[in-house]
Amino acid sequence: MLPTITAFEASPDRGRGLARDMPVRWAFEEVGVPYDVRLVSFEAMKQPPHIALQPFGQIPTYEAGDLALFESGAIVLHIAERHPGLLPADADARSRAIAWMFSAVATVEPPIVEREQAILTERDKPWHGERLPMLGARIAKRLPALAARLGESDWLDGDFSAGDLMMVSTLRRPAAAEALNGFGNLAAYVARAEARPAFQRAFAAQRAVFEAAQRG
Ligand code: GTB
Repeated sequence: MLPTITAFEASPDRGRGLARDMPVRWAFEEVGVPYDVRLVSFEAMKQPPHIALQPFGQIPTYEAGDLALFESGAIVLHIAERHPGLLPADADARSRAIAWMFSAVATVEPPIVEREQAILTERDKPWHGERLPMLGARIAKRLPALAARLGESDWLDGDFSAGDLMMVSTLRRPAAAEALNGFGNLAAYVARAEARPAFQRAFAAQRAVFEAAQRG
């Protein structure tokens, strides 16, 4: 039995590879492990069988044998720990790559997601006009530091790792992508990652779900 992940049956991103099954698909492709995908509707995601896998009723989930996991970062880490290709062999370098994974989701991503949520759900609030620039400033605060650390390197710490996979997944989010304009090396970093064959295969796989739905 192949490991099985869940993804949106009808992703609101319309095949742009922005939902969080994308980093998991990408991780599988980087390590060369085949996987199955179970597509779930919004309704099914809120039902007990899915909640048993993902307490918050979200995608993605991961099932393999007796193990069920949720949280895309935890799933990527699990894949990276069990298959060569996404974490360095040296223990200290491995820890640093994992630190970048945490940095992506805990330090760089929060204001990005917050800004996207604000645009989607808070447009009608009287304070919306004031809050949006504040969130933009919080995103802008992180990017120069990240750009300075990356410098002219291809990847954040040596070879491409799960840390880069998670960081690029964060930087691909629309609110971050807008802010990348002023940071040529970060834009090139994202483009370099997106050019990887494993990314391309993962992107095509999620895109195929959207295209199949369009065909009906
Ligand atoms: N921290 C969790 C993880 O990383 O796994 C977050 C999971 C999550 O946010 N899942 C979203 C979800 O299931 C899909 S990816 N949402 C449904 C719900 O909460 O009811 C987030 C997402 C959704 C849509 C777009 N988009 O349209 O561009 C992009 C990203």
